Amino acid sequence: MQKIISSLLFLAFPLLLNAQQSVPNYDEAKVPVYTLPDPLVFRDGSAVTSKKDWEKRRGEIYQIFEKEVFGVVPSWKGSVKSTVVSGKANALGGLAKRKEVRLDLVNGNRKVSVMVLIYLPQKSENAPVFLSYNFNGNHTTTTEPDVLIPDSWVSNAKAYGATENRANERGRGGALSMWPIKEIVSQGFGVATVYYGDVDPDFNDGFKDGIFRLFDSPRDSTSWGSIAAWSWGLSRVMDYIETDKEIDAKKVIVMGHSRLGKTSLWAGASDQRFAMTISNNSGCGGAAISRRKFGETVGRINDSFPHWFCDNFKKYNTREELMPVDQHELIALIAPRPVYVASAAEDLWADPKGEFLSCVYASPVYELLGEKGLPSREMPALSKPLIGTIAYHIRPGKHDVTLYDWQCYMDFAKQYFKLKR
Ligand code: GTR
Repeated sequence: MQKIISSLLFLAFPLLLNAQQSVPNYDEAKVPVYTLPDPLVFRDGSAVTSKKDWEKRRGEIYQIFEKEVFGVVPSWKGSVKSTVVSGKANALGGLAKRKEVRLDLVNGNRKVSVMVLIYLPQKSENAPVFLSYNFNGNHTTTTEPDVLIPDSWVSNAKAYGATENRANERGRGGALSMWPIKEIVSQGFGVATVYYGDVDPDFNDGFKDGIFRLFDSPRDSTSWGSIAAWSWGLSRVMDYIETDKEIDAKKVIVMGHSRLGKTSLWAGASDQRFAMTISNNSGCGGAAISRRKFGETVGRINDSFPHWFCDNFKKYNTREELMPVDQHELIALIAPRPVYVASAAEDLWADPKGEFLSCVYASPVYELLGEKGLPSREMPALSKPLIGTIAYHIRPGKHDVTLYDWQCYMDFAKQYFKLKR
């Protein structure tokens, strides 16, 4: 009898795990006790005590994130060709100059085209530029009638009126509340945005679509997923920006919301040309500490989005405590460059406290490098940003990017780049 019960339990174990996973925990009292890997201790147990040590330790941590979380980017043998396809000297009622630049990523006879929509203040020489993906097409970020509609795959999200996975006029200006471009430009910043599906359509297509088509390497458990592909795409936009005389490539701020916040963090960690990194409500696999298992968990994210991370990441479904890294080390990889993490109070799925704690636990790395980490270890009140070289805020409301969020990012950037306020 005993035997039967234990074999039934054995059979039921995976189901129990799944059931456990399918009920997200929102109760702080049920957060497991956990020990985080220390970014300032080498894998062999020795201490990281100098900038030089950190460079080495940074390499260790980066490699773990590559092989166990986001996946390794294969070597790129292709080229990027840019063509300015439209320009407008007096966009947004004269506030901005606007252009659309097509980047053709080419490898032999294979090509993927990515459209970059750029708004710059009339005097753009010293303007920092926010580089940020959009979710549904460049035309959703503006009401200007002549901005091109993407011809790549888009999701049929109701709000944007796409049908048969193709965008159309109905989506124009649909994401305006997330893209206060007039406000941003009038405060002296530029905006460069790209529809993320131009780089890789966001569905599980076996890595046959988007820029994956440009690579030949066979796949294994360490191969890159879509987040790494989107991050790689941001670096290719950066390659272009370095050639654009109207933009100061030393002042590019990589910013993203939600899955694209995870992407901006990985881009900021992978490519040190990004001067500043912003994560808006990035949650699991972004800024939130995985070991807390609060809201979205590693198991949940891998089940819902099996194409976002490398296959090795699935080893940690329900076993986050075995991860050789946690997300505070993703923030630490950006050091000593400034990074801003933002949460929303009602966005429990993204675990605001876990996002905050990543900033706290990344701070010793910034401090070792002579920068200010997060100035407090206490979670701040709503709408009271904490500003060090790591910055953090939590605002009231839902999972979203609001004008308040943008205003905080602009204030942070004005301070860092010493612009007039
Ligand atoms: C959710 C996902 C989150 C977040 C979000 C988004 O469904 O669970 O990790 O990335 O999507 O990107 O909007």
